[in-house]
Amino acid sequence: MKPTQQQLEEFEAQGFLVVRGALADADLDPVIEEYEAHIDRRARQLQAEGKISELHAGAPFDQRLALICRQCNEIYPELDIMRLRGRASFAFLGNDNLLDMVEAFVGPEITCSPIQHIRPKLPGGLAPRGADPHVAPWHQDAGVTWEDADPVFILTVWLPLSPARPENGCLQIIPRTHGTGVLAHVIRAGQGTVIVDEQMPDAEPLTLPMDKGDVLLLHKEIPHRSTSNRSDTVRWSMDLRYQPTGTPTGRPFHPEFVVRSRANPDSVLTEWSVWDRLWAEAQAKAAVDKPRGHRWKSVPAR
Ligand SMILES: O=C(O)CCC(=O)C(=O)O
Ligand SMILES: [Fe+2]
Repeated sequence: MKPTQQQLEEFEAQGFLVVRGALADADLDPVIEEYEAHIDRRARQLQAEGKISELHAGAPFDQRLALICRQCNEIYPELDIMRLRGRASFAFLGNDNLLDMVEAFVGPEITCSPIQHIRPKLPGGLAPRGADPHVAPWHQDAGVTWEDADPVFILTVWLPLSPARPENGCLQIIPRTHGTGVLAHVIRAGQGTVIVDEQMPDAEPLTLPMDKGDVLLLHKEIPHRSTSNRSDTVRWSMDLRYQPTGTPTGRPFHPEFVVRSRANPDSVLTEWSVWDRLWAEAQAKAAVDKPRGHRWKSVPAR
């Protein structure tokens, strides 16, 4: 779905655009089914190993993982997109309905950034210690790249796979605050990469409840956060980033790929197995090299 001129102007002015019902079930269900199949297979293994007593096979997508994790949360760290690396998830990165929207902002030569996630945000306290609980303090996505990407237009695309609500930790943003460049952040122990207090814009946050099919397009200088999940459902979401081909992603140690090209269609990566291998190799190398993800200094918890 191509955005209208009015929607493009709204993004320019507000620094974000929510397109309601932009994607159909046919776009998203293959990803959901891929995750359901993985969770089902792993639940059966956990049951065979005596780690869970119930499969919760009839539970809806936004509840089953939480019900399983209440007994054993071993599945949880396997689920982000670069860990599970499913075929349907890869195919979705190149979804035409999504890219038609992205192209209006990024142009016809589009690279898919490796800064991408599928996040099952569990009810508070259920995620294993040390795993990402998908609770993000106030930050700009401009703050999660290396400096080389600072001049680059990188579009964040955030979309829920199940209802995202204030009580399960939907996104909050501070509209109309783009144009600042990169604000100073710190890496705060126990919290993550967060804008320093002095640079936090003094403006009212906007809470963004969203449903499956809705898509948020976000300028990389808009501060945003999400709080913990106080419900008993799982807030399933994807966040992806797209940018003009040939520009640095700010994550050189993870694999980017050309996802659409009008000038050179042969350059588009359509082979799932190549994407799968690139991630596997990058993770093996990063485990040894331990590259810095973010540029900021670490500070203690407060
Ligand atoms: O999904 C979340 O809770 C945080 C996501 C985020 O910071 C992003 O998509 O850039
Ligand atoms: Fe973010």
